[in-house]
Amino acid sequence: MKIDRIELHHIKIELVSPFTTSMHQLKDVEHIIVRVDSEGITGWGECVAEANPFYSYETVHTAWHILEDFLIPSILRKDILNADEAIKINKHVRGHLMAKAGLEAALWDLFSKSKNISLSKMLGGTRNKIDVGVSIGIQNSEAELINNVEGYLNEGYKRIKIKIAPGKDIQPIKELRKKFPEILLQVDANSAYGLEDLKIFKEIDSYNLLLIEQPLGYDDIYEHSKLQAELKTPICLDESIHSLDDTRMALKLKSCRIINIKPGRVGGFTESILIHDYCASKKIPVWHGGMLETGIGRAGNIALTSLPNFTLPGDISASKKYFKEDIVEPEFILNKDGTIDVPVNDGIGVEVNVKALEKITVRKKIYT
Ligand code: OSB
Ligand code: MG
Repeated sequence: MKIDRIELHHIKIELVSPFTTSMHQLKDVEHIIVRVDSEGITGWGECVAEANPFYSYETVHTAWHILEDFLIPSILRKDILNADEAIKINKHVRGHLMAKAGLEAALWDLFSKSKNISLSKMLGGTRNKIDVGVSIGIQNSEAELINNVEGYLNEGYKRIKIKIAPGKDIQPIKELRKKFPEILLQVDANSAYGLEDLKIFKEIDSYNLLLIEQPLGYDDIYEHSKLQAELKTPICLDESIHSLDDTRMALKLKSCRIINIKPGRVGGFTESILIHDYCASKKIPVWHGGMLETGIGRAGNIALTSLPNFTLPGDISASKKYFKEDIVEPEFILNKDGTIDVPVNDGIGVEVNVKALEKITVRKKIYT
């Protein structure tokens, strides 16, 4: 398909409540929405680089630069057969995986629409609904945390993940476990600890958690293997995994027993599927992480999660957990059984509300 036109939107959308982690506090989400037009069909993708370089070195501005100066020129006005080909064209661009994934997502949407099939089908999905959980930021008090968790459990969410940081770890876990002894509970440290904190993890190990996400260095694989050897709770890597090669290394070194997949972090759906398939062959469960996406990115995440080895609930919550008004129609809602339906319409399967998109756009550029 000949790529006629690409549009970038730097968006800024307010969260219904601030999201606090060991690395940042977000009051709103800044991402880039990518629109690709070809032969009368429109594809949409979301680049999840954030306003700051605290989770990843990429930011909304570095991603814009890489998209504008390198990725877009290499495919604009060219005849592209599929998303894989677009990736191959940009292989010489090192890193900048979120920028690449945003464009790749728009192309996947475009190509699945051109074939009149859903993105889920196109990616190899096998489920029509996916199990979901919530990711809860660090709260001001344990009472507030318990209150929030209770609310989400009542809505039907299947699994609770809380963010932890030094000094805000054992106590909240202990209180939650006391109040909710049976729930699926996991924690995410976002690299806030070192091997010298072994004592803390030994204690966390006694609370029957589903997993401990990214406790150590954001690019570390080796030290996680040392920590994993000391714990019965599975470690799950997020930040450290950027590719199939990283995944292989982490599993070889026994650095983790579960992998979190985020297309933005690994360069898109193509690499995500390679990681998914490799983990399946090694009997390692994967689950889908989240980057507080709007409905555009969320739709892609849901399609990817419909693949068979996504056996743990994802960080994919309903639109209203994040935003007062989402920019897709229909917005994503939680079923009573803690699932979200996988869209069946062509491509991402939801319509973009262009008016709502324009309202949150702070910078826009069209490339022809
Ligand atoms: O570590 O999983 C993370 C959000 C921004 C950056 C990093 C992370 C997160 C989340 C949000 O946990 C999960 C969601 O989208 O609900
Ligand atoms: Mg994480």
